[in-house]
Amino acid sequence: MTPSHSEHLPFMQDMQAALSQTPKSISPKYFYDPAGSLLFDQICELPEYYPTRTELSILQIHAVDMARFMGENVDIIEFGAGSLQKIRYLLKAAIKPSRYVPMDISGVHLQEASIELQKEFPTLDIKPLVGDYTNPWQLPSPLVGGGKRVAFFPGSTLGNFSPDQVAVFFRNCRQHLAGGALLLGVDLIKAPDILHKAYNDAQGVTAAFNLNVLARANRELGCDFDMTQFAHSAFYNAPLQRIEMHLLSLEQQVVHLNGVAYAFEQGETLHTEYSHKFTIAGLQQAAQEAGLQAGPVWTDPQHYFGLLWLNIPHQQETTS
Ligand code: AVI
Repeated sequence: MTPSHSEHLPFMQDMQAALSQTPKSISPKYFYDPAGSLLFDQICELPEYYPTRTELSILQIHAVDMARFMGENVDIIEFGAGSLQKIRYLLKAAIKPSRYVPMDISGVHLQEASIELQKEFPTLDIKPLVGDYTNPWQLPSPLVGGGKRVAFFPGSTLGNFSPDQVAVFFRNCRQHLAGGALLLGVDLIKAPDILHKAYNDAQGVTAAFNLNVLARANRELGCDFDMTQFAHSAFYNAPLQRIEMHLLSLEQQVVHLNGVAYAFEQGETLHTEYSHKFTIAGLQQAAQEAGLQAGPVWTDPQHYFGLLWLNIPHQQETTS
């Protein structure tokens, strides 16, 4: 691919901006090309990465209860749907679900996963949507005579948002899902060593996932990142309640993008991701500030992960 290839223009522009600023920082959405999506699926299977299996166990135990809150003919929208593993629990428990709209940034992955899901749920109306839900939303119109519109946002992807982006996300829910609900899966605050291990796995899969951003820039943008001279760095920032992931420059070096040279000092980093950890009360408070109403919460015995039900009032309803 040539650097001018229009398909890669947003990545090109964002990488130019990322390398020009101090400190250098790029959106985590660029992790998820086909190679990165496969690496993320591997992360979800790692012994150290507890969020996926913990959330799955909560869904397995409580899906019937969650389905009760969804009601009949539910119209489910899933953000960051990925491999469509978690939704299976809800779809099996749901009472005559009317439609399922999985939304993800990685198109190829989403199409393949949707075809597989359709085989399991042949009568369900599945409408995959390739899109970036961190930008203004474009959702399909509500179904005429359909049931409640429920957005499912699992995996603690909300944790990858900045607090401002979280507020915008809740406001978008308020605007686009009025009268419906949000079922939100989030990683909860816990002992720092457990968090640290989850992002520094022994097999180095998370390191490969992080470094894939540079490999992707080399592939798609014609950059010349020397993959041997950057290292994965992930640590828990306790005061800010977040894991920070960076790519650490091991030496003073210069990288080129589109004919422009960008310098890295030894020890300088390209920040790639925040993964915020939450308290249930803190998150409910943030949701309430955007006009959502706290409902039931399902969690695991260790309180590692939480699934929060948030009601979204009709536009005319006032909330306290
Ligand atoms: C997708 N997201 C919620 C993951 C997380 O834990 O923040 C991405 C990830 N980054 C490193 N490991 C997994």
